[in-house]
Amino acid sequence: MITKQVLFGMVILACMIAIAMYSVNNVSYATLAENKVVRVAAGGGNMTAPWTVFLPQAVMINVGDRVEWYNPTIGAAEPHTVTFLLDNSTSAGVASPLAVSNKTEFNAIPPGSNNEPVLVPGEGGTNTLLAINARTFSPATIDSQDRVQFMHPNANYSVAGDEKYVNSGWFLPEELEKQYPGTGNTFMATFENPGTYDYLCILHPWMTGTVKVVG
Ligand SMILES: [Cu+2]
Repeated sequence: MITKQVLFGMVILACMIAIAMYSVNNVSYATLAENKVVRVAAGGGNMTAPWTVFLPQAVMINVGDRVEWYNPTIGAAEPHTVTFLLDNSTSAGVASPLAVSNKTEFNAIPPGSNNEPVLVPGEGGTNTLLAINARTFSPATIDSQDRVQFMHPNANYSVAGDEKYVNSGWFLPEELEKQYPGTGNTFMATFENPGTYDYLCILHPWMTGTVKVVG
């Protein structure tokens, strides 16, 4: 005779099998009914063979869910970004050419390191310094009114969907962010509206991914 306990156990087992089958059938979409944070690896591999892919490349979530990107590359300070170019005119370059007075002095840090700025001589008392574009290096957004806002490293941002530009900034594996002061290890985004959100890594533009938000 089947006791209530055995029957209860069988029901639980059937539920677990159903959940497992659901997971297996949905491997291309890292959606978890119970877990509202989907994690996506940006890059991977190691020093001799770093990967430049997002895994999983496509995720499907519900409105209000979050995606967290992290950088699991082993032993290599290979930075990545998660960058949504929601308006085609808001692509941003990594290099930032800046006009500076030719009297300006630049001192490498740490002193004596194998490091100096690109300084192109110009006319009329100005040189051109090639720096890194802060809007790609740091977490930054441009809203529909062209207002630029910077965020702290490891930013946690709510995507409304009407922004022109949403950028994670460079993020690296744990500890290796110290090689690029001002960078972090993760980027978290909450999606407030349904839609298909394509993104890329601004440092490796062939690295692309998609967040599909339903709800
Ligand atoms: Cu990248």
